[in-house]
Amino acid sequence: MASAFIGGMGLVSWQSRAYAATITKTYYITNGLLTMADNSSLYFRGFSESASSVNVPGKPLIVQQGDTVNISIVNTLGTSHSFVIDGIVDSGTIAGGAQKTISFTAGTPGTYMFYDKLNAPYNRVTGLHGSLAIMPSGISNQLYKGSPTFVQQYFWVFNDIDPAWNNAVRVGSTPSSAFKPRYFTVNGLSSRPPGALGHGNPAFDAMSAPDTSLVGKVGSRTLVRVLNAGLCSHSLHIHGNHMEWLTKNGQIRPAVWKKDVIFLNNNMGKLDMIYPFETPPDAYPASNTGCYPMHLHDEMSQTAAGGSYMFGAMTDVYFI
Ligand SMILES: [Cu+2]
Repeated sequence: MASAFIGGMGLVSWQSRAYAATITKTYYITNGLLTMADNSSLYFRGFSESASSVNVPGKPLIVQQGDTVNISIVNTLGTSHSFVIDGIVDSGTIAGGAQKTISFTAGTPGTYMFYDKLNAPYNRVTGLHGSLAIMPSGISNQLYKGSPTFVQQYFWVFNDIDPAWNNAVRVGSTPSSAFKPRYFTVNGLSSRPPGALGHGNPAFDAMSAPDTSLVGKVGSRTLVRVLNAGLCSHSLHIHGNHMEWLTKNGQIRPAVWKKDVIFLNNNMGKLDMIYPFETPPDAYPASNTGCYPMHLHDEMSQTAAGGSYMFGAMTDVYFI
């Protein structure tokens, strides 16, 4: 168990500022093979940290309202791609081998997906997507000014993968078969249950990945920014505590409801919610430590490769 607790250090840290800054970031559009839940290798494209890596999803970027954000996109592939944040920026077509820098001023605080909107939806679902957070100016503990507060934040980016689509994209053709997802991921990983190869390895197991599994003590109120790059709708179910449900698809909800299951739209649906890390009210015997799962209540998403149960999109919450 001890190794899992190290995970708490992997979450995205953020320090608010009293002033606007200029944020510079480079994403490299790359491709390569990634290991799936059944240990097969599958082709993906990603907005990556370097020309030699493949990151799916792209690593989260956090900025503050008012910041000038300069993002350079280096397209290392031979195919045309784009970098789009709906309502904020659209790079237009970036030809194979080309590079483009886009700039915008960070506006409305919230959670956003960046993605490639060309060849839709294929480029997005075969890996070209990632997450951006805009924090309110000068505030480090609220989603938007006046929201319930948190002390740490995570991103959960979901995707559903049909290998036939990835393999078609790999050879430059348009997938000809109906979408049939065989892998379900959160932040690019699936769960590896106890006894499975890779169980407990943060490089393979979403239940142990430091940027995915929630780690806290009682009182470690945790914002989770949820984005869905995939074509499947999901119902998130979390154990231990109910979630405080703050937004749906970018809209602030009129009241904060406490829910244990929350619906997530497909095709770039999004949610923001706070896991309050309160003493789990139903635990018996009562305890302030323990481990609770988050999984999705659509049954196929619990599986991989057409049936392997518990190798789907799930993670864990650790009360330490
Ligand atoms: Cu459940």
